Amino acid sequence: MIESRSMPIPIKNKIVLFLVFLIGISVEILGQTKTINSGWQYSEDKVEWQSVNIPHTWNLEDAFDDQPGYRRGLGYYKKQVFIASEEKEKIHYLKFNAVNQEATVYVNGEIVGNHKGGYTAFSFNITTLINFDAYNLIEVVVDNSNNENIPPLDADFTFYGGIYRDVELITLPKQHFSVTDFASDGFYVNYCDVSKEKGGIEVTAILENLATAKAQVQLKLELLDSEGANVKSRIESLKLHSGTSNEFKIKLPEIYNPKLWSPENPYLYSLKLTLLDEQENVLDYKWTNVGFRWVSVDYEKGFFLNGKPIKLIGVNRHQDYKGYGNAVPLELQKKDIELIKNMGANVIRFAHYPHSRELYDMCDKLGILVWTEIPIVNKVTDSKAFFETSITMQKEHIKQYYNFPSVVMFGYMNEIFLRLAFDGKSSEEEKNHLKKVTLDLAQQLENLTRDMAPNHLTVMACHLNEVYNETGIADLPMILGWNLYFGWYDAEIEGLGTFLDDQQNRFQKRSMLLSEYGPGADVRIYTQTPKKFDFSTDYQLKLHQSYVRQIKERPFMTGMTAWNFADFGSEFRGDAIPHVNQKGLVQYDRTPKDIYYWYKSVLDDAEPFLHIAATNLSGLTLIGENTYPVKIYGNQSNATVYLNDKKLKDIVFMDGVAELEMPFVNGTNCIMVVSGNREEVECIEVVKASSLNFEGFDRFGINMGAHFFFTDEAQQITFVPDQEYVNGEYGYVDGKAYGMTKDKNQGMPHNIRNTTSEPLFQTMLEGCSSYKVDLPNGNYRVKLFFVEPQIKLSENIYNLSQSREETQKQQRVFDVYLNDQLIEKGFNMAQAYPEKYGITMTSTLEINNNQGLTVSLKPEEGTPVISGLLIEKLN
Ligand code: GCB
Repeated sequence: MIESRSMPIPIKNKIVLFLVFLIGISVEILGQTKTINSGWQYSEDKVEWQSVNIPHTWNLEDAFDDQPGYRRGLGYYKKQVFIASEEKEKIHYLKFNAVNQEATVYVNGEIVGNHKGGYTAFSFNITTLINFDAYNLIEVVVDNSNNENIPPLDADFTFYGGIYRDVELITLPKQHFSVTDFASDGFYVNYCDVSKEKGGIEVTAILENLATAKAQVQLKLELLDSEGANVKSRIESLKLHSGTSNEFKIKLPEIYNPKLWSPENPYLYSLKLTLLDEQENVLDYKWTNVGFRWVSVDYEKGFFLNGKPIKLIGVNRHQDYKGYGNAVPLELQKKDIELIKNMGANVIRFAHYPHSRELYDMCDKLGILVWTEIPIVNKVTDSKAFFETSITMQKEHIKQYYNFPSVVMFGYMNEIFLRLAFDGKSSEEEKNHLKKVTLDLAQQLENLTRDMAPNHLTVMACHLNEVYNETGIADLPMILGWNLYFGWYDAEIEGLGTFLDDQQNRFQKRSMLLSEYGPGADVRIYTQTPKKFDFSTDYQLKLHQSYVRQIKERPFMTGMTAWNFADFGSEFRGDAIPHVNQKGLVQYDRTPKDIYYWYKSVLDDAEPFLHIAATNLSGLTLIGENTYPVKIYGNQSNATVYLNDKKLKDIVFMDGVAELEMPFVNGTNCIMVVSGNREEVECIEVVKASSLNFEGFDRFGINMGAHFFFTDEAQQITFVPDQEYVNGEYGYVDGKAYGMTKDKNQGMPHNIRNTTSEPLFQTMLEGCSSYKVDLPNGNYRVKLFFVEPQIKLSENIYNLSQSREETQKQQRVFDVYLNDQLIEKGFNMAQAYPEKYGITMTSTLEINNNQGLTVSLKPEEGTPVISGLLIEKLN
């Protein structure tokens, strides 16, 4: 659903006069909406001001820098707006589509209102404060500090502060559709008795009359088909009381054999609503998408759309975007929905808060079912104010998103017992109390949602913990979402099915949806031995493939939404890219990862599709190995693969993928895959050598302590995985990978300062006294990479005034040698560098007598560590 003002007009700051779309009606333009996004002044301290445009956030840089934390506090915005005296008889509103997270608005120095919650729209009538034929000062004080009474209190995403969706100045005649009914469009469309045979619509209109006398108006409803032809219409004469909101319910005559809306055929009718005065002048005008559809769930057979079973398979989406934070141009956001549709998804969970309304309009048009929710995440506060804010937020959410036919699920909580489950401090009594309080709020929100949205399903998402069953909270929603990370945070990948079967046996009347799943994955990391928590794209494929199979095998599961469509900002995280949660199917800048193409190959059979998952292999270095396996995705049954113009093999796709060993040669390699009339080519650079002879290549890098390749943009090289020393090659003579456990293969999951090469530094060898590389004689430049993995309690240990004895206590001190050349004596990272600081050490050396290279780390104290090695042949 969308109003005409939001139609794609490629001009910022557009002024859309919505009556121009009304052909055949006497066109006196009585109302208008204009966005006032340009030329705001912004300040952190009210002293220094800068010009900004909306959308805007003040956390674009500090949410991604090396300093922990980001500014959560006040931001001041102001703007002058001229309002002409011709508008004197009108009513004027300010509408903010989203301000994170609390906003206090002033006009000409007078307060007009305050709004809590960063993801829903709000509006104020500012008519009495306006000076006509003059500039009017609009000021907004925005606060994104932690506020115990505003959800979300705590979550795995960055709470960017600022005015980040459109600001609108709405000018209307005295009679109009309400703008202040929780900032909705002032009307709600209900579907009655929709079936294949017939469909009915009832509209609830909230009309304002802000004149001093009663008013007689007409409300004209017109249902048009997708070609714009009139299907049904009705005109009602209505009397409006003055100074108040008037609510009317009007039914349109039923239509027969409606074209139903579905992902395959998202047929949309549209409904026009025109408010006319007695002289037939148009007072106000609205329109919305109408999609005839009905949904239901069956706890044994899953999800039904229009009476037919449909397995929901899709994604979660967060709204932020690389380089923009949450202040993302709308056109970029819209591309997300196109990408999601193009992948073959039929559902989106807009997590963990309502997203821009224009995206829901796209879901209507493209045919994507929607789960939408408010951001009550991880925990609640036991306060009246928190309850009130939450309830108001859900009312705004439902009213603002009600009319989109794609929206079928309204949610209100995510993993609400997460903090409680990890709470080691509170007593049992305190915990029980909090459980009760949470259940109470959930029950209120569930009741409210069922009451306000009778045509929708209610949902909630839980994490892997029995507390949801014990408390009974899991029995509240119509669909229970489980966020399950088997094979990542928890146990093994196959644990998913066991868990779901157990839940189904125990709670037979519940409908369930797998609302989140997925591992972190970085396109710079790949391996032939994917492991939990290694951030490899290979592990991402392994997990997703298994999950999709396990859900498809279980008819009782309504569906699944992958976590997440795209990588997203989460300031405290130390993934392979710090401050970014990397579970996306596409990268933070929306470049697809290979897994995106795998989904497309199994979900979308509209057209033949092939993808060679090799782009990120470019730079692959193979010493002493013959082949490397490459995955090819396709929605066909088979294909033929060529390497460097020679036929390699006929392949058969199983589950959308085929893998085959590639006998790459040194230099450029072109893979071509042909299936039917579809052909795909991918050319990559490979370093291929039978030994470290430096023929055909001049640099060689080793990702020490890691089992994966890492392509490092800064060093312009792909570091090879580590190995135990192999004669004629390279490897550690002693030592072991640092910090790796059965459950964790990232070493040191932290932001490493001073570098963007985290996967090189995060993994390291510990206790290695001797590392050998069998280099031929010659001159070399050798670069060593180090980081101190021990995290001190005090954040900044870079304090040279501290005595050596004090800082040395928990640290390592060692001498570094290249062959018998001493490179660094008493190397003590904890003392000489800031915490979590990426350190490099570069030296040149001559190798002769066929002695090769030995890196020796001789401990004076503690156990040495080393992260990487880069060798360059000089002559
Ligand atoms: C979850 C949360 C989501 C996190 C995700 C993760 O269960 O609902 O907000 O981002 O896990 O990546 O850990």
